[in-house]
Amino acid sequence: MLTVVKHTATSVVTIERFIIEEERNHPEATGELSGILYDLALAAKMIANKVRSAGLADILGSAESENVQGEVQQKLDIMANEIIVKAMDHGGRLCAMASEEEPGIIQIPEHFRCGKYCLLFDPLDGSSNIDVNVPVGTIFSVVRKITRGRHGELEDMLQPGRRQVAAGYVIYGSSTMLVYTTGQGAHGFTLDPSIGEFLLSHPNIRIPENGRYLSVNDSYENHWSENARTLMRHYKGLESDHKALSTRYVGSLVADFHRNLLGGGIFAYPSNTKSPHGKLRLLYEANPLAFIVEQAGGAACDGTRRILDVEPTELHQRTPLYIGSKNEVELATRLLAGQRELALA
Ligand code: P6P
Repeated sequence: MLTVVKHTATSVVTIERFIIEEERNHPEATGELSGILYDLALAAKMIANKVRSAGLADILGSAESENVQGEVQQKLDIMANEIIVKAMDHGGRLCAMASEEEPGIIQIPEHFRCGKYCLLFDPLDGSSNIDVNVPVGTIFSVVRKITRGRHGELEDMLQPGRRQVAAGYVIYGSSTMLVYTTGQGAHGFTLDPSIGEFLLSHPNIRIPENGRYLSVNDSYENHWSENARTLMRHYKGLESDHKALSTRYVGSLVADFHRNLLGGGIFAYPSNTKSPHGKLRLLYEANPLAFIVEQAGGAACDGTRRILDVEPTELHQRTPLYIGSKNEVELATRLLAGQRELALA
């Protein structure tokens, strides 16, 4: 009989201990996936440290074009990318990586052992917001290698989101939080900077079925389809007896998603005439967040299909994205299919 330890938010549980206890629910587990999650938590702490000092560096750096440590200041998202690659490339659990910051897949150096997983990530999403102190985030997705041979290949990366074995994000906000799932619920950990540990703060996150917030960039309204415009009017309570949602749009995906995950809401980035395939990336933005939101009782679609069922064809392919509270995503699916009468049901 597997003992499933149920933690409450008052338990002092580090992410490492939580990962080990989750691993115990899988007797066949080798510990490789747990190792990946440990290493990602370490990378998150290192990035958090850089993000926290970036503003200070910018202030000092703008005077002498150097940061506070006297180093030539790199672009923060390139720095975050380097931190993740260097933290993950030698653990022997990965056979390849893919990053928003790099055009092709990132191979594991020959002198390191290869493993059976692939890591896909956006090292620092929303980094343009750094200099105005808006929260930014790291997003990651883990899939199993499906090709033969030692090294990972593009085919290993181009798997539908339902094949993910783990996914998560880190939000560098008023506090640094790491939220992840391995298919056993979605769980949040808050970094205690005084001890440098991620502590369990949000066990078994559940997203409300109905939204409270609407996150959408209205400036593209004239470039949306008519169905998308109708959908947004519904969300705003202008088209039916749908409760008017409060508009909250930070312009940083992880910040908007995280608020809606905890409070209930819908993040919508429709395709538009400027971005006919949408703006957000399928493999390392939409897929991981879709895995998390479904584990929390929510949903995610591209307007017609469940995000996790989209069959990828390109590493950096984009997708329209409607993600959050289950009933709001279902309304999007109905209205974007032109089923206005059903939407009023
Ligand atoms: P727009 C940030 O650049 C980003 O990739 C996401 O974090 C964010 O949700 C989106 O783009 C914002 O896009 O077109 O509204 O500025």
